[in-house]
Amino acid sequence: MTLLPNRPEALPMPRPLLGWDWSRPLVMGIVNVTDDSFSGDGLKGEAGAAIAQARAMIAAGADLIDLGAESTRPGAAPVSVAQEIDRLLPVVQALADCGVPLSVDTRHAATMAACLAAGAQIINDISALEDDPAALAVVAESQAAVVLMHKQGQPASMQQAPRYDDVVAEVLAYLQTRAAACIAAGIAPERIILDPGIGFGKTQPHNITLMQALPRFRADGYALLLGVSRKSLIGHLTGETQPSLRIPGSVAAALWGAVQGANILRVHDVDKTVQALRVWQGLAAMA
Ligand code: 7PJ
Repeated sequence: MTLLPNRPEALPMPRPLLGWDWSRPLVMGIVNVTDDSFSGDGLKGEAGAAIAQARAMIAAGADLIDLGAESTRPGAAPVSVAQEIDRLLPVVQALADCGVPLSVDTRHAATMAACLAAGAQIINDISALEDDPAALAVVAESQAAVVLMHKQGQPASMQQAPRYDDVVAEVLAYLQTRAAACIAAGIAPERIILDPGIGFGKTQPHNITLMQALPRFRADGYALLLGVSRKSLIGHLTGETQPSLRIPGSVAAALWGAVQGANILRVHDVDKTVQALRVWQGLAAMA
């Protein structure tokens, strides 16, 4: 029988981090910084669009902004580290004083170092600081928070044959091992955020099982991040094949995540998610 607390406040509060308020779920807006090669000065074109999108998300209630320049979708064009830095750095610099912490979604130590120096406060690494051997030291030498995400295999092939004996136990053990590696490298436990990596080397039954076991990822006192926005999890449950039309389902999944104890919800549709969360929080406060 799965634990369904319906009261995430019954879970142990995560350790204090960057003055954040863990008494409610935080909303992390996803900003994809795409190719800027036609703009010239780095602040018009795609970088300008990314900056405007981030500001609109903050106005809509985003607590954090996650900036990424490398697509991990199978078949996506590879991005060099230099290109990744070229795309991200002007955006991080322009948003450094935007009022909310900036997260950078990258697997590359050089990108991490450049963006942290420019004011980013969170490193979000889908490889849990494993893909680049220098990443652990870069994060350890900073004061940044780090999101450790689980994936099985590498993005290009990970959906071909995902396999687990016990998906929850294996994902949790992996994240605990990576957290221990971070702590051994000098990263304080309060800076570590765990993420089961929905859709990353997981079948639909694996994803559902993880979504039903979210409270277990809170047991060690780490904060929990959940990314389900527009993913195939929603497509499988609804039949909706177009990611851009999966917004209502994404909001429902985010709300489920919040009720199951996720501390940070990584979403594309900040305004809709914030509205749904405010209704839930208002009703919970009245109960
Ligand atoms: C995730 C991510 C996620 C974290 C992506 C997408 C694919 N980082 N980056 N967790 N997903 N921490 O957004 O559909 O679930 S890229």
